[in-house]
Amino acid sequence: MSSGLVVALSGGVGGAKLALGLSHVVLPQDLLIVANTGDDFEHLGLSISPDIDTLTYALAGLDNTEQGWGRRDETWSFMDTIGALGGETWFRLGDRDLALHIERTRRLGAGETLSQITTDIGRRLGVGPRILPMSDDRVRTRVLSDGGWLDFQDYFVHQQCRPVVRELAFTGAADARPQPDVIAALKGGTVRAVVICPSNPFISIEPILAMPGLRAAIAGCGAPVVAVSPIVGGRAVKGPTAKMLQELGLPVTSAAVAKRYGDLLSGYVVDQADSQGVQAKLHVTPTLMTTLDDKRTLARAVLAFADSLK
Ligand code: FO1
Repeated sequence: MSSGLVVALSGGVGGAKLALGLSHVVLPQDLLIVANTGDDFEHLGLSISPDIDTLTYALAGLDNTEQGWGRRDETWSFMDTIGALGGETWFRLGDRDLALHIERTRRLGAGETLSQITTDIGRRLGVGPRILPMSDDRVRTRVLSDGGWLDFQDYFVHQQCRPVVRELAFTGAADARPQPDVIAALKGGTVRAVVICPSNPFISIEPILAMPGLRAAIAGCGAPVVAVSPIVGGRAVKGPTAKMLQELGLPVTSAAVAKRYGDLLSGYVVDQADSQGVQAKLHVTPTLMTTLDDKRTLARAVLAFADSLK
């Protein structure tokens, strides 16, 4: 069993699944999960961090596994009442989930950093591994469609990914300071592997890599960087990955995703050998994660593959 720190980059539902799997195969102190914050936005006066919350709920065992986001055991009185009062209901906030957004908003207003809040909430909900935002500075993913630039959640939820994606922008990424503990961990010389989870490369992973210091720290951490393809047999497991690839003029293949990560990758984990032309070393294994056992099995396979690349 190799020791050392596993650093996982995650966004969205697919990322949280593998992050959960990893949390079952390495000790909590040996797993650091870097959450995308490009999806964050202000809504109903609240600061909302969907990818942080999806990870927190998944690792706390509080997630709504069918939906992929939000909490299980949820009630919807707040949403029902906001609707009755003529408020916005397109972004659904359950009553228990709402408490997290209200408390995070209060603490941000009191001057705490997103990292401090995320760490404390994770501890209170019993999450073992560290979940940290990619930055405490503001980075926002925006989508250029035929009607102009859209904020991410407007594209993703309000308009249900219908607009055609012509271009993506990660506003603030060039100036945002990568989360300092993440940089310190990557430079600490104790990294076993960097795992790029099977998230949407464009909206979940590239915002993280768009911060110059962070991409360089990953490339220079001295450990294998292994990505898991979010494409299985020419289809995305969930969400708009395949649609975005097509709209951006790219083939809907694992190889197209690997090419987005370029020379950062030491290895690439794919479900089927549909990745001709990928520079990184390939590892073919089932990547669909339905059960907790699937998540654990894939996590073990990814780490064993990374260890073999040392
Ligand atoms: N996704 C939806 O498709 N519809 C929603 O109403 C919705 C609400 C929501 C509330 C809190 C939260 O943390 C996530 C939520 N999501 C919703 C998912 C979210 O838009 C996506 O998970 C990410 O932004 C994409 O990775």
